[in-house]
Amino acid sequence: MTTSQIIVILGGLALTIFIAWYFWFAPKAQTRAAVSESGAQEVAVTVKGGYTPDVIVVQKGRPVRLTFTRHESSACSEKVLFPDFNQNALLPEGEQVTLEFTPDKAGEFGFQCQMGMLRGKLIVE
Ligand SMILES: [Cu+2]
Repeated sequence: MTTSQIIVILGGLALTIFIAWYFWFAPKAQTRAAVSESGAQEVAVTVKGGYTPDVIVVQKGRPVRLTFTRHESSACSEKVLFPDFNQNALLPEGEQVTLEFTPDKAGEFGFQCQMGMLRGKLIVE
């Protein structure tokens, strides 16, 4: 094996490791909810092949208002569920749907489509 072959192999290996790290371990961007005049913590979430943003940070004990807008017709994402807060909503394509609840416990809680293929996380502080 020549030196250049070894370099190519090591380079490919490093790239593979980087891609794996990026997809599985890189810290995801968090979105902190903005507090409106009414005191609710508001975040607009776009649904298209996933949730954007998908990591939402809110404060405990303050109402949370999440407005979902679904920009796709795939049946997969037509419903969003927050199992830890007994919340769910149907998301008709192109319509804004608001979910409002007050998180009474701190922690990290997932939200998802009905099959669990699209996932997001609500972090309550
Ligand atoms: Cu789904």
